[in-house]
Amino acid sequence: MNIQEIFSALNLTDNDISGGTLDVFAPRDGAKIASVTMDTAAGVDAKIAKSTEAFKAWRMVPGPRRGELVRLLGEILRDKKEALGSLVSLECGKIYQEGLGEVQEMIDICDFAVGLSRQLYGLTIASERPLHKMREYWQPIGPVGIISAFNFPVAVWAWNSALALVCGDSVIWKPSEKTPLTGIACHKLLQDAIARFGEDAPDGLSQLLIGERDIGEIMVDDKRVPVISATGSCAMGRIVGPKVAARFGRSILELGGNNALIVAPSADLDLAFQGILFGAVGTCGQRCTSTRRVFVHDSVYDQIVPRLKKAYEGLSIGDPLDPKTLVGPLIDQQSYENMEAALKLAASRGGEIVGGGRALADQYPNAYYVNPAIVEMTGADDNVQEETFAPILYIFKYSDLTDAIARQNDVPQGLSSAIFTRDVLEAETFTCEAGSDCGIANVNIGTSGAEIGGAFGGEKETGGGRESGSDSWKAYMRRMTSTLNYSTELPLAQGIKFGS
Ligand code: UN1
Repeated sequence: MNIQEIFSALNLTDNDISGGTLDVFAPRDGAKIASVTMDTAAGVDAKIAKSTEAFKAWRMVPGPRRGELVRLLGEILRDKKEALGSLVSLECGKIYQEGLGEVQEMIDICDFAVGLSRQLYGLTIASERPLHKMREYWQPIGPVGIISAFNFPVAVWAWNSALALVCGDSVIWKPSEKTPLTGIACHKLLQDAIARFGEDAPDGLSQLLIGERDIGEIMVDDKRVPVISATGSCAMGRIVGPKVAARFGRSILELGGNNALIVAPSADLDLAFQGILFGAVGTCGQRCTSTRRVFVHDSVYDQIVPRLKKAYEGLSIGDPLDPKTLVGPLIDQQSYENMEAALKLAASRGGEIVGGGRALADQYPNAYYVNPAIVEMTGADDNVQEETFAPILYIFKYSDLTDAIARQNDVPQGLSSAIFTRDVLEAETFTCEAGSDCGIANVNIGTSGAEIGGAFGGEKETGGGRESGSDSWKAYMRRMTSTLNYSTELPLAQGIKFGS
């Protein structure tokens, strides 16, 4: 599909893509593909007011009926998968296959949310008083604010919106200023679903905020938005978290990772090789779950590391829309500079570097293709604390599993982790109380590419939030405990006698 075909399939009109002041560049060649209109502070205020009104009506629509709206969205996404996948690839630079995968992730969460719409289960609890019942209800909570990052410009919105909508909440979305077009496109697809759904979907159920950080901050500070779900860097979370807490709001934070993978002596090295390669260079190292560090046991180091280095030399780097490409560009110049700075630092600490540096600069002077880098850290530092959002893989040696797990855990972030082993004792140790301290701990698969059915998120500076599957939906609702007395007495709890 060419750009015009993509835009027209997604119903992006001239009005959507031109005349504004926020320029959008395609990472594949640096060409400007749109200038979109940004929201103003007054506009944001009005949108939050609309969302608040929409919430009041939407919460009264029965859950299974709310599920029907998300079912329609899933149906539309199936229909638009190629077009939206292409736009994702065009606007954020990930390869087309991964663009399609991202849209599939949206479809999957829609399916999950439709089922959930009939399963927003509460509890009945035994009361200590005679002829009393205790119940726990889950109620809609209010407008949910979503802040998403450039690297998963559509899936993260879908995880949050699909759940919030079936939970009875309205949604307000501030996509990354680097990827507003996919934001506009998804918002329109949801508007289509709302139009098909019929009258009981209130006007203004979904709101889109286009702009830079200041626009997001207005929402973050606004008491009318009880839940803020923010995905991005730890630096962003350090600002958002305290702001939301200061007004007693709830935040769901999904922040940086510094994900490690352990290759144990008994590992299936073919699997480990594939898992590391996809985790480290897939999405050009720009997933929060990308593999950043590998701890390889001494005994297998020489069987896997030279193979990885060789594979790095033969990677097909290029246009993300070309089906042969495995590694697309970085999002922008700043990312490239961050990668260079991290490699310089690693070299100064004694790391041995293979790869790195710009690629295809002659062909694409305004795009930032890079050669993914491997940094062997033997004889250098025994760990790396910072996340660099680029394809840099630090490789360390270990001899004792307890030490490898300790080093894996000894970083500020706690998102994803993995071990490759065929030894059941090692596998179980990795996922035990004293094992990985991350929100995700995989065995014999890599650190990235989680399915939507599980809760997604991590500990420590990753922010502690959980999105997507399992019971993550509870964060999008308020819990109500209700005790009901069907006796003719008023006994007090704890046996207290008050008065006669
Ligand atoms: C992200 O990078 O913010 O597990 C999300 C994965 C994807 C989601 C990544 N399903 O890699």
